[in-house]
Amino acid sequence: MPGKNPLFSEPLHVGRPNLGDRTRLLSRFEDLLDRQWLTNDGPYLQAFEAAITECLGVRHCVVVCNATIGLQLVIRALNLQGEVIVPAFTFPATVHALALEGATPIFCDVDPNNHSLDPREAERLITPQTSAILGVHLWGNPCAVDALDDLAKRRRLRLLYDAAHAFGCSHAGRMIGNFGDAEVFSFHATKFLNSGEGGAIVTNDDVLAERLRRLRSFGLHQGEVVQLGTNAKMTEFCAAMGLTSLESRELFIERNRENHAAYQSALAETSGIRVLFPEQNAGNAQYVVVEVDAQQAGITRDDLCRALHAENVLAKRYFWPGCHRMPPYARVFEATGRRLPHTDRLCERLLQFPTGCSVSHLDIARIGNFLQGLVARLRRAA
Ligand code: T4K
Repeated sequence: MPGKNPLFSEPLHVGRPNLGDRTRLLSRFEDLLDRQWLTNDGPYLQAFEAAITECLGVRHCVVVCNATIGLQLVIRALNLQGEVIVPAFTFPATVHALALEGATPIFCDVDPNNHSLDPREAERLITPQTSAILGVHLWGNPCAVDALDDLAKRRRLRLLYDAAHAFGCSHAGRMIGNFGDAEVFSFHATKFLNSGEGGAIVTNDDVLAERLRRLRSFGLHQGEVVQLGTNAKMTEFCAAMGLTSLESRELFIERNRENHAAYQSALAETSGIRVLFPEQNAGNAQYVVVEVDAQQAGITRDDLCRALHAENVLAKRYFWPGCHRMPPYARVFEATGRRLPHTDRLCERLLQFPTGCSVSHLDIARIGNFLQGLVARLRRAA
């Protein structure tokens, strides 16, 4: 709830959509309405898939209605059963997709430096029941893809990536989308690139791609049902939106990177409040991840979050709590007696700040001034 005289009269959100060229989008809507082709492998869907394939340099792109369903389709297409090693420090969709498909998530701690799956921890968790590793390129930071690739090959495991945050990011000059057996992007409204709702599975595996296409559409192949399948199709409206967003991706990246740099300088002098991942040259900078050291700052992460909300700065506690502490998984995890110290620490300390095309440098400077003043007052009072 905002206070009496908030710093911003309108709320500043984390996850305000980056919008592409509105005129082009509306003309595409007109066009698809004129042609009366609204879904089922329409021309915008095909154009969107082709553009993603080219942009990422992958062999196949199967666009779907959201990333959660995308993950489920890959898990099903690869017939993953038994145990799958996955971080608990992620959005619950990653883990739900496994559980919904009948696999058992085995929670693994993350590397505190990049917030993604720790390959050494993952190796310790492998048992004869393990079928796969599911990494998450959190905040667009690539997982330790080389180490995970080596591990998966040595132990004959499937390797998947939840790349929901990582469209447009790269590792050692290679675009995210080219690692593991398959990677899944999200095009939800809050993502770097959005189609309202949507997602894409990309893979360099021809057989897997074909299976995914059939799974996406009722198990149909040339009009005949040849396997089990669901409805995971994206509409032409969403595909037109995704295509239009894709055309503006350079602009989105530029704005995000500028905002990231602006936050770094605005918070440089604020003790205990630090912007993580300053180097965004290979990332999409869609997340401004801030770590709060309560002792240094004189305020806890949660109190800071409340103070920002009172000023209409709607910072978010992504991700809290860890999935291992959520009702569907907590009891089973507790029974193992295992702990995820890095995950727990990050869940208690991180805060996401508003960014994207609707946030200006002036907004960021005002947020920086407010936080500097707040922390200085708290330190004087201590
Ligand atoms: N894997 C990972 C690692 C993910 O982060 C996600 C999704 C997935 C998989 C699954 O992808 P999808 O199946 O969704 O394609 C949001 C999103 O709903 C979710 O897609 C996203 N991650 C997650 C990180 O964030 P909430 O519950 O925090 O969203 P919500 O509705 O509170 O929106 C956040 C803020 O964004 C709002 O305060 C206002 C702003 N907003 C939101 C929408 C929807 C807008 O300004 N306009 C909008 O249209 O989960």
